[in-house]
Amino acid sequence: MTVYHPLYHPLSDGWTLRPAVPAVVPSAVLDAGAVPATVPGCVHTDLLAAGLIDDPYLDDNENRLGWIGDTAWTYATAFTWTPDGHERTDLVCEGLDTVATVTLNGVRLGRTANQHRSYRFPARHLLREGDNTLEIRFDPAPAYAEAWRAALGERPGAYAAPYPFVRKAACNFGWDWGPALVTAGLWRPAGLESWSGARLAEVRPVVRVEGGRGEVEVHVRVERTSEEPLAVTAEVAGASVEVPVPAGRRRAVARLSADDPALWWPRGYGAPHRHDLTVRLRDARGRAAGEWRRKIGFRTVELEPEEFRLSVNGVPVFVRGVNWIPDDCFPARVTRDRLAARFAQATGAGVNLLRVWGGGLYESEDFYDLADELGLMVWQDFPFACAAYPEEEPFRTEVEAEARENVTRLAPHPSLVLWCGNNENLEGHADWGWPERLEGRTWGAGFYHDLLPSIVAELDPTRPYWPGSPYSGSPELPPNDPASGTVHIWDVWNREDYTRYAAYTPRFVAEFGFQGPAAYATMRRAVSGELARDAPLVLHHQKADDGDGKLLRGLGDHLPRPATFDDWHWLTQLNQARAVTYGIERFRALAPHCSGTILWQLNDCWPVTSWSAVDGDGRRKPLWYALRRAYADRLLAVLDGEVAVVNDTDRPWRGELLLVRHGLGGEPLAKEGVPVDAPPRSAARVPLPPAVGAPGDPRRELLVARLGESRAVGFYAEDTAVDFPPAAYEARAEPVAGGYRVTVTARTVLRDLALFPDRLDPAASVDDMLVTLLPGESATFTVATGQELDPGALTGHPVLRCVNETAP
Ligand code: BMA
Repeated sequence: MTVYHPLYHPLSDGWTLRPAVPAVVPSAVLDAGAVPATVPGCVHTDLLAAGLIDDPYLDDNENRLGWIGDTAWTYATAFTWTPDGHERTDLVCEGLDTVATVTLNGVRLGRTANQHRSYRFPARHLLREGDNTLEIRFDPAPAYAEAWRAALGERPGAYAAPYPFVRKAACNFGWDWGPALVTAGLWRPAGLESWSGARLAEVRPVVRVEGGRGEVEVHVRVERTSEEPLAVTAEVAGASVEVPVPAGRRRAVARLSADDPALWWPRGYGAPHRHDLTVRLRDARGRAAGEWRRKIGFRTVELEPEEFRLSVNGVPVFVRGVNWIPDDCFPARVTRDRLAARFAQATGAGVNLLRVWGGGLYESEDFYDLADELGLMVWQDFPFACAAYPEEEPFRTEVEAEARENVTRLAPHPSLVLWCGNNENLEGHADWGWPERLEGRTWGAGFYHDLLPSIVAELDPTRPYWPGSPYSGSPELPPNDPASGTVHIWDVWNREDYTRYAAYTPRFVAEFGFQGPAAYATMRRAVSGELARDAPLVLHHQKADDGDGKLLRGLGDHLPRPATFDDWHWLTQLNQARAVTYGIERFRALAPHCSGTILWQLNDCWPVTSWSAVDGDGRRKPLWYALRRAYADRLLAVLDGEVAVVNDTDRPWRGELLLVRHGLGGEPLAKEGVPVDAPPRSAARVPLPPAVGAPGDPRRELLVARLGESRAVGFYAEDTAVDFPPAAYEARAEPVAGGYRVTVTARTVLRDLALFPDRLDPAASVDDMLVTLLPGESATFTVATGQELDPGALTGHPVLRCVNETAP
């Protein structure tokens, strides 16, 4: 027997796309014939590249593109193949979205219906020397799902689309922040892999740390065409081992034990050390038949269920998280560079955990690899969200297969700290009246309470599993009870003023958030014509139920009513930042009773008004800058009648907390000093001494708190009740390398000073915003831009803003 290294021939070239059934297709697309196609990619991006559709993200173009999802599409390529001496050649499709029929040289290889799986089809018998054709036909996912809905019976959910009846990212059917752009295509690479004798089919390391030793069990599965004896070798951190795979066997376990390996720590707790794990398959003569390499990490992770407290390497971690949605409706566009930029935005804001939300995907290798490298923890939902799901066939088999594949694929990543069964389906069943509508039909309970936890226990036994979020730890408890497990707080935003966050003493807030519009430059790119709050095209980029109304009502008595678009844009963005800050400051102050907060949401998939901190064009909203303050390692915050001193570092935070009550003119009215000693990883709450806690006149005073480098400002009344003087300041913009330095010197109090240079240059950005100055104080902002900007414009309305500014 001869065993060779497998050979891989990518099938990324020469693809075309055409409608398979012309029924609803516009004539321009029909006349175009075969359209050049990109693999990996999808129908929408191919049609866009060919100039056959308008950009689905602009204006209300989405409304005119529904036919794409209702059309069957055929992707085809022709390639030359030369027999390479191998026994086997497999067609490997890493991702097919979703209802696909794969045909090679006119012979059907298989049918698939799960975006979340990869597929391997033995193809050697069909390949011809010379010209070959491969066709993959994608049938419309909505029709497929509707047919299963009709067969299995309606399931209740938050949306009308039939997404529970097809294994495809739910949000591709539209969400309360996302357009309905049901796409299809080869969303991950495809290629031909040749091999002989045997190949490494699966490698699944189970990593433990015990008594200072790093223990790795490497579970290997081989596929083989001969029964000759094989061997698996594995190496990590100076340890190595070889185990036989005797004739007739397909599986082996190699056990490695590394002496005192450097551990993987999450951000803020230590360095995220990783170690190369190399696994090789060898034939009887010692020749390599396959190799698998990954960087793994040694760390333990535990979850205390009632507290919902995660501990890594035995150290309890306060989660400063953000929810992650697919970064694009067309995920093949989400490159490693784009992920790296988004992750840098997350870590730049002090984030230590990403929750991959269940309405999206199991993300790419790059996603988890970057998270590993950065020490960013990942919580992975299984892809189920906001609906009852059928457990009948074919779904049970599909769910089991996708879960086995993805648990195996992601198990090597130290960043992954939690598997979670679903998003909001347990709550939906308990609180949203599903049981009556289900009339006894399955809804997914068997997945979340039985199938998925048993797969995790079998394949990934060191990692915690949680049946869903929100969930309180037992099927008898109300899932969204703040007193145990995770809670999603959505009365704020939907119905209540954000000050209601103060009424919660949650254990762990896995979702909470408040909307704000995208950056000006993003809205300007996405919408043509007039930008007005209620312009139809602007409202097209607002998908939430009564979103526009909630944004306005959410201003409450916090901020003035906006009269113009510019004021609406500024004040609703600011209110979003304020609302989230208000919640995080209070939740962090509750540590260790509260052990984490996960903002809804970090990112967007297109230009839209949403709960995100970073908009669909990747621009940071004011919320991002507020998040960076609220998620700082050391947080000083003025709450109601007290100051929170939150020390999320390993060093004590000691010093004199200086508290000064000022008149709005800056004059000090009362001063107090309070010694503070916040031990490592603690939150202290210091009651305000009466001299600074009670104002003489709440409309004309403010409080400044200082501790070391940290400073926090609080007012005694809402901004609409404060007797602000009209803002007066001097502002100077000087050119510096890479942009401008803008210095603002306050002549009056300036409340929440901000700069929006993207209004002058869409590529420009600023390093800070939402700074409150007292008279005489200055702030310096650095504006990054490649353009020459008008210094007057850079320091004037509507680029420079503050709450108490004078109308232009
Ligand atoms: C929760 C999330 C998402 C949604 C968000 C905002 O329900 O899980 O489904 O986008 O709230 O409404």
